[in-house]
Amino acid sequence: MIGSAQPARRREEEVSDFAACVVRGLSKARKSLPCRFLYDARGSELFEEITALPEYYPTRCEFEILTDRAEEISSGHDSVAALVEFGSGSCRKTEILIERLRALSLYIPIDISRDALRQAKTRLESRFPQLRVSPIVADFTRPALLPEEITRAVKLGFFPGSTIGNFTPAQAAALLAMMRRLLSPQGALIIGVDLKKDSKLLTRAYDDAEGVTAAFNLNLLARINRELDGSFDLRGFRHEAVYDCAKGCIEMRLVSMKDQTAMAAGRRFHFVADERIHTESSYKYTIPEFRRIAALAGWKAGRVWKDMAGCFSLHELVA
Ligand code: AVJ
Repeated sequence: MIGSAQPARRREEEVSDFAACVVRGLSKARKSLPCRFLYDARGSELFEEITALPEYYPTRCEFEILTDRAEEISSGHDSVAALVEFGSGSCRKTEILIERLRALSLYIPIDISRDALRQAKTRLESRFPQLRVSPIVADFTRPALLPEEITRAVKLGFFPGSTIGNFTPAQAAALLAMMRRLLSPQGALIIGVDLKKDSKLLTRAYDDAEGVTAAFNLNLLARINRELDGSFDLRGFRHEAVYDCAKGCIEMRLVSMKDQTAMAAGRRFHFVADERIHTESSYKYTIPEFRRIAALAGWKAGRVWKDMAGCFSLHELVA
């Protein structure tokens, strides 16, 4: 099992992983920072706010699918004993599935946030007294070990929120292949995938009028200041979200508004005016495009659901 080191030691490892990634990312000719670092305590709070914004449709649309089609989605998964969620966060969506999976006895949320996992365990175990919750504190992109007792159990994976969109299509295929190995034999996966649509609607979802997404993006620099003794001037950078039609993805960046330098992790970094730090990609797929990626990873396409407006898709994949 993952996550057995001492708490103080773990925190140290997390800080040095962050430091190493920041130094590496800001030393490149085209600067970038891994998007997983957007989600510290403050970032997770801001992300929760994003999910309630009028412009940010994915969360609402996926909830609509899960609520309206819950019976249909869970039918066909009657024999599932263990539910494994990748990057579970607050796991609000999961409860809709848990409620209807009749044979379910174990829920394994995998997340890097220890706090979120602790809260989820408390909430779910009180709401579902028959259910055992065994969280794994880990980055779900690194192959985790599931408890041995469920090696032969029928497993269902759950990967909502279109988090798969944060990966390039090649990375997405590799991640889906890893998930298939973890969930096999007899496994299935329910995965949320944001659909291609009008680029205005897309960019608005990632650059809202209230500036919550801007604050979410800029918090990454604030986090560097807090945790890595950084000296970023937050007013010297602005948020930008652009839809790249050819790649089919939204790119979030932080743009330097002037020629400037900033310290981070004991190093000095230089930014020319208009230089960009790439912070997140969010790939969008048509249904056939996503099925092709899943097929590359060895998954068979199952059922697929969309919300009424046709903005978001939920795919069922079968091992
Ligand atoms: C949580 C990764 C799915 O890409 O839509 C929202 C993150 N970034 N607004 C997304 C996000 C800016 C979100 N995911």
